[in-house]
Amino acid sequence: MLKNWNYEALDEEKLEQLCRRPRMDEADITRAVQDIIDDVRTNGDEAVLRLTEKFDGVRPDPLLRDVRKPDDIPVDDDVRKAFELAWHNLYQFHKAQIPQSIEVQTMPGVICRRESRPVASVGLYIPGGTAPLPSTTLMLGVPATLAGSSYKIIATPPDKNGGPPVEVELAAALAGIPRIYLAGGAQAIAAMAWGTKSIRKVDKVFGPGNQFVTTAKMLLQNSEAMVSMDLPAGPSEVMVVADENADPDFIATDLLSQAEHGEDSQVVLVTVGDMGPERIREAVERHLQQLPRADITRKALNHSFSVSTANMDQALEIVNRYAPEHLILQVDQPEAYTVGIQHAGSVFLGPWTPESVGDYASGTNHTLPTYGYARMYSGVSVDSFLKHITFQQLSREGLEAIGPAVMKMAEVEHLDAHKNAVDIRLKADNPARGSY
Ligand code: HSO
Ligand code: ZN
Repeated sequence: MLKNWNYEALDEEKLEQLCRRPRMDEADITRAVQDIIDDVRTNGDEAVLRLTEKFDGVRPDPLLRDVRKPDDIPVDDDVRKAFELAWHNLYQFHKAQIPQSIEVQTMPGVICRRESRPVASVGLYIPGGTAPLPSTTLMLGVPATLAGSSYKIIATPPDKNGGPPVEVELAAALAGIPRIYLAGGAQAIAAMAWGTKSIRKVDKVFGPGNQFVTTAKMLLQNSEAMVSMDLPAGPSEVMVVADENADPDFIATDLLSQAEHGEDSQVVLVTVGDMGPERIREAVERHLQQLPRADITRKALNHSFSVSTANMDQALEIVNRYAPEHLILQVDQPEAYTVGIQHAGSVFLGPWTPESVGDYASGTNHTLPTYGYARMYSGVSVDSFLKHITFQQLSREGLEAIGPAVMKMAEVEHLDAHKNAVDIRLKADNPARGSY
């Protein structure tokens, strides 16, 4: 469990290999998922019902449910209060992300502007299975509503009674999502991307899921379905950087909280200075035994690892090479190192900031880039539900100033019509033209 490496003993090749994630085998899955997509495209709701019966063992009737008002959804009061608190914090942090439009006069008489508009229709996938994640409903629903997407639908597998899990419904109600489509897996993604009799086709699909869900998103994005997706998602990860003053129990519980997500999750411990990994390994073993999901968790730990480093420079080198989805800095003065973090999804600073707070309620989003994609992707935010339109307007003086350069460039590209569109205006002597 948690095989340890010493930074000083790692050569370039070994470092690269450690920071690379295990390869996922996709060929078989791709074929199976394409069949499901074709089936749903041709047979719509009927295919979804048939596949739901096959994979989830229930036949939800109707497939599409209206979300009740929060107060009408039967959950314990403390559950309601917890979700309300999470909603409140997520709302505040995401509201602050709504961008201002920008306007710049690039030269006299030439004005450029950028304004954002929502992606009009969005499909939010909420995984079910062994561990349904109603919290993800808030993570996707809150920014969708704040961005102003007008058609929002959730897809989630039905529970054993054929209805939506009540906590998912509660989170949907708080986030302002009016309807839930009771389907999971690739069939749910295909239904949202192509549309069926009961749901409209969406422009963009969001949300985590297993390999079937991710493959469906990728295939559909590259098909004529005209749909885009949020992030390529792989198994979840955390990297904990801990110095000698960190509490081994804090570190162990952080590592375990991520490892319990699934057997393919990966957790990485980076120790700094005198904090040897043995103390933490002992704490991990002790806490692991108490966990109901110990089996899954142990499997995840078996393909996880630790690295001992001499100082924070070495630790940050590992961080940036690995590009973790979640990064926890349990070191003295963590703020001093944030400038050195180049690649990470979401960062948790200091001893009082377990990853769990970001997973549920601090206000940051938990839909984050995994698998090293933090090098080039950001987590979900209000921006994921927006696109930007640029505008420009020139006065006659502006066109006179810019025109010669535009005409010269059109000449270079041998595009005479482009040149003419400027030239004809500059030669126009009718002041009434173009003066409206
Ligand atoms: N750590 C997960 C999110 C989550 N945790 C949901 C608990 N519920 C992936 O970022
Ligand atoms: Zn989690």
